[in-house]
Amino acid sequence: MSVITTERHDDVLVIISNNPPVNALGQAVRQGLADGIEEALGDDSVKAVVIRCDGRTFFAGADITEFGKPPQGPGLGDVLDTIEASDKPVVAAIHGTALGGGCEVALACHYRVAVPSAKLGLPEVKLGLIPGAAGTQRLPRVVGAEAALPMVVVGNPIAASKAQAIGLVDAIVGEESLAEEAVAFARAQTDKPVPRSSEGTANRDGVENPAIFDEFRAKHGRKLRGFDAPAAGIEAVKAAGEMSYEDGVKKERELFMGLMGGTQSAAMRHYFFAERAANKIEGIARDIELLPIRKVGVIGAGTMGGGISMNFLSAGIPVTILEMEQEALDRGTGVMRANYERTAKRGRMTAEQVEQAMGLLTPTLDYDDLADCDLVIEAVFENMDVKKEVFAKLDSVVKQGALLASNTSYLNVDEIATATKRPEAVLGLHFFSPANVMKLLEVVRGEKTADQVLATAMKLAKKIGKIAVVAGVCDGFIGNRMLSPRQGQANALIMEGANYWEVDEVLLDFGFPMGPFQMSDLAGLDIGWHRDPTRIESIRDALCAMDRRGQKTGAGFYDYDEARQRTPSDDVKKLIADFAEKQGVEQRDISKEEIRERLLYPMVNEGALILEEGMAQRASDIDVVWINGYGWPLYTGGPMFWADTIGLDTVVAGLEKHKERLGENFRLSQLLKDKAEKGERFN
Ligand code: T1G
Repeated sequence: MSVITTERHDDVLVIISNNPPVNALGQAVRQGLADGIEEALGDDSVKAVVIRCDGRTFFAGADITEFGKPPQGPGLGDVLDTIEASDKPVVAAIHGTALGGGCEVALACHYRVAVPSAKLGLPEVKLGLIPGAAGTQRLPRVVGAEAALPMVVVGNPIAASKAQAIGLVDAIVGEESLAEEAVAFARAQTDKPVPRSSEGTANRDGVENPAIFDEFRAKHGRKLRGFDAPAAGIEAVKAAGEMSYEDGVKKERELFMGLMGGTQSAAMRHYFFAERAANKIEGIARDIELLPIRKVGVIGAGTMGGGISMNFLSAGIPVTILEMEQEALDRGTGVMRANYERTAKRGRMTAEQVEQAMGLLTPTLDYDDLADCDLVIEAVFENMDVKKEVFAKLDSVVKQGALLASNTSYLNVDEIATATKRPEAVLGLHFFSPANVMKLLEVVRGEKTADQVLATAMKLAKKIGKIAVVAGVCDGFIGNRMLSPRQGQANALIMEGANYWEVDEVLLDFGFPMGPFQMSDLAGLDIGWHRDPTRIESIRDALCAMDRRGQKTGAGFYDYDEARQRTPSDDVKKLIADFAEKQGVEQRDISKEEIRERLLYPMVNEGALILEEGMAQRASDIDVVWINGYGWPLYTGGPMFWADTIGLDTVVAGLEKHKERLGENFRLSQLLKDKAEKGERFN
């Protein structure tokens, strides 16, 4: 079955793509479009053309799987030029998501009609690219530079109604009558001169008011820090106002090829597929029957329990939340309502939606109210005895067939399961704080967790908007297990004389949102502190004893001004030196290069050990965890892809060089060593 077919509707030729799952513009589709347009232009009885797609969406972009391979003609840009050059009106009939090259196809058409639920966008920047088929030149000529900038540089799609408001869509048609209304629309244009996007003049706004580019940079600078593509996107949109269309297309091509050849785009394309691969559980059929989740129970109405509950309430799933005391229960539900109301204040929810969500919440002090839940998640104190007590209680109260999950961040899920008579129903659901905001969810597969239970949890995660990764039962699962060696090295480095602010700077420069000592000050240095100022067993004890407990006391590792701007403290530098001397640790100057190697290489090694032990299904899952849970910079692809990029032999050599300082528990991964020796990659 050809991916492109044509249909005659009297004097209108309809070109239809059927290339599941998302009508990606692979070679056969491009060729089919070119053939379809040729057929239309070569037949005098054809007066107008419609281009539409079967399946769930209009073209969702170039076929990303073709990237990095030798290009196959016809090029999308050439096909689009042929479409635009037609003297017969060509109408794009849009449903689903017209993205990337798909939006560029629509722009090359003379008109665009869309159903109300359709979205249009140029998300190439999320792949470390910019549009490569004249999108950066046609779009500003149709909607203006100011409206084009966010679409090209931030890359979020816009709704059909917004697209119509800015002139990108000409008509909104019935949700169920796109095909016929598009034909009628096309027929109604036959006796008019065709409007060509490349001849549009809306881009004049960027010439008359060039300040819009700097204003845009200023507004979005922080979020786009470290990424190459956004700057290229701004340059391309600017060129649309300053250059001829032909020269602008050349400029776009030059910028596009520069990005395509760079490491950032390879990393971000890797991540695109990695995020989707994480959903797949090796060895479990994708069509396994899932358990129904109609009602969720959450135990604990603290920060985690409340945040976890909000995920389900926001997805329309009723939650029964249990606490031991009425006061704690009221406080917890009050915090949830306050969180929703804050979101509504920012315009991201309506007041009705707040009431709808809170209306699905049933607070209780009685375990028996959890009996008919399909899933119960405990988010109680991180203590094994407490967890076991809770699970024993759940085992006696909750109906058979329910999932019993722990939100533990490091306790042994298999041991928790022994407190029940149904270990096959037990798993870990490790949410990251704040649980209603952070996308990452580590789904911890116990030794006895049933396939159906695991698959149900993974599907449910997607429904509540989480990015779920399957983790095995080990200390810290995937994320925290790799955080541990980095934290250990950070502490060792400052004892050995590294400036703690330089440790933070190395990670900030690498692209992390924050370094370990900034994080400690933010969280509070007195978490878990024994509160005895005379007992100084660590640098944190010493700081707490000096009442330097972090941002909340105006000083921790750093001094903070009223705006919470941080300044390194000589007193703290001296405090660390004195403490090191007492511990008999000799201090020395330590370079930022050594700091970076000792912070990051042991993480890669730990990731390799996780793979060796089967605690993660694949290396790319580890990348997904660290990008979504800990702010590893997306434009490097995650720890394992980054290691591939710099070379596993470089990582091994670095670990060998520092091995005396990596701590007595350090163990070089055999998998990492073998791959390095064979010149292989993780991904
Ligand atoms: N190419 C190849 N495969 C794609 C694809 C694409 N563009 N988009 C999706 N897939 C696969 C995906 O890997 C998954 O496969 C399946 O389709 C379903 O996707 C020239 C250069 C459209 C919003 O960036 O945003 O055009 O896992 O699970 O959640 O200027 O897919 O089933 O085997 O994501 O319903 C620009 C990327 C490309 C859009 C649907 N376009 N796709 O989301 O399903 S560059 C994009 C998406 C470009 C031009 C430039 C989403 C979606 P599998 P899914 P979904």
